[in-house]
Amino acid sequence: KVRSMLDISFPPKEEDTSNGVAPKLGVEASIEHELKYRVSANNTDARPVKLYQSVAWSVHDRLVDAFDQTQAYWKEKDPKHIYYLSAEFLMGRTLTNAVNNLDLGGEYAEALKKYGADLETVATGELDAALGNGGLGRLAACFLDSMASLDLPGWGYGIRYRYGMFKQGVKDGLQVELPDYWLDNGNPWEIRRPETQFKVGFYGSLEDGKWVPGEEVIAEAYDVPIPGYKTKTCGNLRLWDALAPEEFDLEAFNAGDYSKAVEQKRRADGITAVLYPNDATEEGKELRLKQQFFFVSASLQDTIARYLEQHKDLAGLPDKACFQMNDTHPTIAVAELMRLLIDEHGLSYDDAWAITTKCVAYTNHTVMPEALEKWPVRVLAKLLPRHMQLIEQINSNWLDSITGHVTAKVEAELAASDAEKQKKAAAAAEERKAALVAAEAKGEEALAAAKKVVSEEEAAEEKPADKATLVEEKLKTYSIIQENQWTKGEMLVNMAYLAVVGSFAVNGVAAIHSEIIKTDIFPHFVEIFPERFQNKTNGVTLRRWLAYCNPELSALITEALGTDEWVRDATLLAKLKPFAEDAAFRARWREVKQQKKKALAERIREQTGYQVSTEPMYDIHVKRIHEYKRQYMNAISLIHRYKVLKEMTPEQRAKAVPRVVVFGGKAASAYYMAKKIVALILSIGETVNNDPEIGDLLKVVFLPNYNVSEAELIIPAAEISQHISTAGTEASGTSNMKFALNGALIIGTLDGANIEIGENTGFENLFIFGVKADEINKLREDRKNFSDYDPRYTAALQMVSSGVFGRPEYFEDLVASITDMNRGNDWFLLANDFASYMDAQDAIDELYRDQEEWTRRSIIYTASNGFFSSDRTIDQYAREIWNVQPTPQP
Ligand code: 4GP
Repeated sequence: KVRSMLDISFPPKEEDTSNGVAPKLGVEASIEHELKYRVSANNTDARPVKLYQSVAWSVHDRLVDAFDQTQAYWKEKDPKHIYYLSAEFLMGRTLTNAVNNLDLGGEYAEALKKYGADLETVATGELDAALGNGGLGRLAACFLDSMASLDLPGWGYGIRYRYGMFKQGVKDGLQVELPDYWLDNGNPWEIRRPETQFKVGFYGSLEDGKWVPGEEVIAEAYDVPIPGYKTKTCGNLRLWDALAPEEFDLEAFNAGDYSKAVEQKRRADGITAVLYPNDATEEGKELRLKQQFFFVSASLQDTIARYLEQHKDLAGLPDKACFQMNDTHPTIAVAELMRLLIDEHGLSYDDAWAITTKCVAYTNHTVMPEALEKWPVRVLAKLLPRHMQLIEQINSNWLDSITGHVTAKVEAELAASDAEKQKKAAAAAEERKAALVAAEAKGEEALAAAKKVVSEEEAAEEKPADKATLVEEKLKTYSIIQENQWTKGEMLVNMAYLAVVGSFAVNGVAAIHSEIIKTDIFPHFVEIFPERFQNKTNGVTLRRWLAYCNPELSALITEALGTDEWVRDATLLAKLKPFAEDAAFRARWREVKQQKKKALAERIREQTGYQVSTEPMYDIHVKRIHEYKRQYMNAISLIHRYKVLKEMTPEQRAKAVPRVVVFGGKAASAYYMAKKIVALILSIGETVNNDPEIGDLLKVVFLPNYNVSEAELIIPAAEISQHISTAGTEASGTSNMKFALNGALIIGTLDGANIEIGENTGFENLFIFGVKADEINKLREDRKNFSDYDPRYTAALQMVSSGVFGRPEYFEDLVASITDMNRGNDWFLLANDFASYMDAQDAIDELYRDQEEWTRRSIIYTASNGFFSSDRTIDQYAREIWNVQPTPQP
């Protein structure tokens, strides 16, 4: 008998003596083992990276134990799960976070002594996992950490991009984009699952109502364990890779057609090759829709398959699964879940709809119209014909269901205007009658002329509006399928509308934002289901964003509070408040800040060559580069600052408050103006930083390739941080929370989460300026006749145009975008806010002279903002939307 693989007994008969989080080999021995056998570091001189790899693999093994036990436990208990569907997860590095969440920091530190290394240094061997653009992707990563830390049964689902967010370089004063080879050194944090594969179809046609895809790819799972903080729970991020069903066409190869032989593979590779580098800018490419459908379909198939392992009736799915759609990117889930239930599992349309609308919820992350996805019907119908058919049916049912409501609304409007109209009509009829009587008296001819006039007037008189037409017009505003307002005749699927109709809950990400989506984006949907709309103010994980990125400050906080419980229960930070009044404590607080500034200064030297002192105020502006975020306004203010410093006498300069201003952020590769803003900042830096008259009084630094790891270094060093978007444009912001928790003061507008930070910290402790969100529309309207330019603003722009910073022609349209009525006309209202921005800047300088008061406020910030822990946010989602219960292992 030939023995087969099946004869091998599995799992091994031998008792497993490990207790889960401590495999048989101790930490030190396991690092040694990995070094020798897994990464084979014996005969190479690339030791540092290899040391990182072996440490990572050693942690990996411990994670796998925690992971297996958690997943087995959840399978046994069968609680409801949350599935967080997101096209982006901006994870950053994993090592430090995993070691500390597993509570193994001490053991690893000890084991590494043997190599003369510490965990912090070894961790820098890891490349960032940058599978996200900015706020939305980083929020998803924080949420995973909180879900696991709160023992909530939850998985993330996304795409395993082979190239994440591009690496940003600087060449000749401009941003350049380089590929992000993040998987180059292997990835110890993922587990490939060749046994978990699903087919995903595209194109093709409908035959007898059934979809026959024209192309198929295989989605293969990779699991990324997500350890909770000091709990046995280890969640999962399942990322999908695309494979060709037949990697290699031997027939074509034999016939000499090599490129055809690998054609399928090439096409599949394309789907998961690269993350689209857009953040709130338009990206309507078919490949992007393919990516979205690919990961959504695989995730839904996977969930249903697991559900059916333990349950028979899909009607119970809403009791076991909730799908949270992170922005509109995964919205095709509404149609795909319907298709799977109807076509693959034989449910009726109505039953499928009842299940879908109990399983799906939607979070909106932006009000930028260009980021609210709309797919041409033409593109959808070609790529996903069955889904387009379902969307049409969903839309027609939806419109039918609200026709009564809309008709009543139209009738009410008509009734209101009718009374008015009848009065007018009666008066007009009286006048005409009088005119005819008068004309008759004048004879035949006059009467004939008057009759003509009267009949013309009668014809021109406003006819009562046709109700049916009005109802039809109004219904269009509710329709998921709409005509493109720019390209007549082109029909679009409004994915946000599909998301609202298909979801049982819709939420914004900060209080003001959740109001704006109700009043400006979905007002007509609010009429129909007001209870569907909620707010869930964003949060950040205090593990990564305070405890681990700022161990020095954390140690001080722990010492003051006498416990490190605040890492789990952020409300405890409030107990720091009295320490703000303690001068000795303040001195120590300042010492920590000084240390972090030193580390940042070192990084700046490494990355840019600029030597910056650690004495000046560290003023930080880091986030994606976008016109609405107004890095440009900051740049203009710095030109003014430079000008003022130049004009000062030496005595005046001696009294000036010196600053190091650090910018960081990527401009989407196709975002023309954003790239010019980067160039302008670089040019200002070039001039100012090399001006011997200025010295340490002002440095303007653009730190390239801002990413999660850079943020972990930058944020703890900040003294003031800028969040200065035009009011009403930034949905929430999350870096504002990270800065506040690390004791940086905030200069900002009344926008996004700045408002709630102000409420928690006390507005008197922030530097708030600028117009309010409800003034924006009128101010934009008024810009047609705007002339009220601040002379400082005009002079600064004049310096750009006259070439003080080089390349005046290159910056010409950047200047025009905020000065020329026909070329942008300052849509984000820099000119309106500039004067109050400068006042706030002056107040900052003034306060910085008083270091005791400054430090006092810094402590107040940390003490006041525990509310912004993502644990609080996730707890709210779990209770108020998901209905998912903590399920910790005993
Ligand atoms: C971002 C928003 O711009 C930001 O205000 C918010 O804090 C973040 O989502 C998380 O909710 N949006 C994006 C995006 O990153 O791609 O639209």
